[in-house]
Amino acid sequence: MAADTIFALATPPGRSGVAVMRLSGTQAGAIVDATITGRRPPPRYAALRQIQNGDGTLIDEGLVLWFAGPHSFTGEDSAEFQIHGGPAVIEALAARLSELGARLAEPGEFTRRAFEHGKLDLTEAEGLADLIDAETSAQREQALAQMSGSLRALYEDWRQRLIDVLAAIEGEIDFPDEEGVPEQLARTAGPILAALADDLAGHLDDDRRGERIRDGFSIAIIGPPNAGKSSLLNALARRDAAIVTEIPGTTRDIVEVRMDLGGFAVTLADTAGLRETEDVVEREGVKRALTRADSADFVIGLLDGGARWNQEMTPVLEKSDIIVFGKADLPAALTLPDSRAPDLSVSARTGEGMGGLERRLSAIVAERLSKRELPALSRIRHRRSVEAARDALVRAQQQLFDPELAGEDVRLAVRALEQLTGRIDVEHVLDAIFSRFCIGK
Ligand SMILES: Nc1nc2c(ncn2[C@@H]2O[C@H](COP(=O)(O)OP(=O)(O)O)[C@@H](O)[C@H]2O)c(=O)[nH]1
Ligand SMILES: [Mg+2]
Repeated sequence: MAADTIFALATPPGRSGVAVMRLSGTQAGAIVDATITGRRPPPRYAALRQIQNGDGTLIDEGLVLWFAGPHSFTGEDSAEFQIHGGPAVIEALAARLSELGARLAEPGEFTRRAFEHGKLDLTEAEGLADLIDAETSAQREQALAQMSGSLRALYEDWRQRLIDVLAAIEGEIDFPDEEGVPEQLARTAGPILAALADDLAGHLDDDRRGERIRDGFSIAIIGPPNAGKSSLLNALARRDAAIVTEIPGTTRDIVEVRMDLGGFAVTLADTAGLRETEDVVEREGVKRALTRADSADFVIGLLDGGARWNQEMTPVLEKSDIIVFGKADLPAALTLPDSRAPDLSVSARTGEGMGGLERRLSAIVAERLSKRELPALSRIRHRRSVEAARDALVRAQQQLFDPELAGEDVRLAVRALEQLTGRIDVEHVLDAIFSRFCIGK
């Protein structure tokens, strides 16, 4: 357990009205006492104090909060200084804290200490990181639920049920000469394992909803060159993210913008126009466009409503979830084979139909991402562990004739869940998770 005392600015660096400096560790109390005039405030009460140097000169005046461990975020003795947010003030307090023996915290070190003191498990720590990164209301809600223990409760419940069934299986290993052991195990442990395997499978089978909320739902715009794809992306994003020209083949790489659609994070991708071409760069762009269309959660096929039908438009019809006719401000000329009608017509130039397209996209994203109740798996790391646990459970069910083998698989399932919540030490996972935090959290 870390014994040294750490400090860091919890607010962003630069100028601000107020800056918050955090301090945590065994020496926190002594350091606070040496830094302020007057008594240390009672735990969890803010008190105005003068903050001073060793020679008694003033650094600043501000609110000081004291948290006696274990009743603190980290579980250790901790303090917060709310000082004026000027670089010189921050620098002076940092220098004073270093002088008194504290050291600057690593990114995520406060949260890591909280984890090490059992204040939160790994899924809750990840929820906290996600909350700090949340840009949309759906991301915020999911992160908040996870930070408050929604996944922890779920995984701990599974773990407990697994441990109970493991005890039953191990009981059979310990008393092997009783008769009818396999039949009996199949009767008792079998249904429990089956129910658990079902629960895990149900959690996994969520259309990657949680990951999509966290990482963004991906929408791709595809279409022939000059259909107005880049213009459409710019209109949806309300900024000039992609270059628009009348020259076909302008967009070659994928241009992505992040946007908020009805509270959900969306990554919108503009792609190279689909056509046969001799240009190697453009051909690579077309390849990427097709790959993106395959991997995207939703594909908008854009066709120039003022153009005539040609065969090169066929892949757009095949690969798109909706067909949109663009340039609705121009005289209509396009008819699709088999008298297929477009889903929508829009003009990026005049804005005609754009509101309808946005509403349509918002509804699709909301429908796909808010189907079920929380909690949802939010990271690939969780998915891998839950998959490993489910696979082990499926094997265990098939091996109930041999309690030793079945027990081993149930133990593997328990281990997978314990890695997920951080119950067993997986140093590289911890490093990867906490190093992505900001300093001061
Ligand atoms: N009249 C009209 N022209 C448009 C519209 N959208 C794009 N354009 C024009 O069509 C040409 C191609 O646009 P661009 O967005 O670069 O198409 P992309 O090749 O599909 O990305 C440009 O000259 C645009 O100004 C529209 O809604 N109406
Ligand atoms: Mg373009």
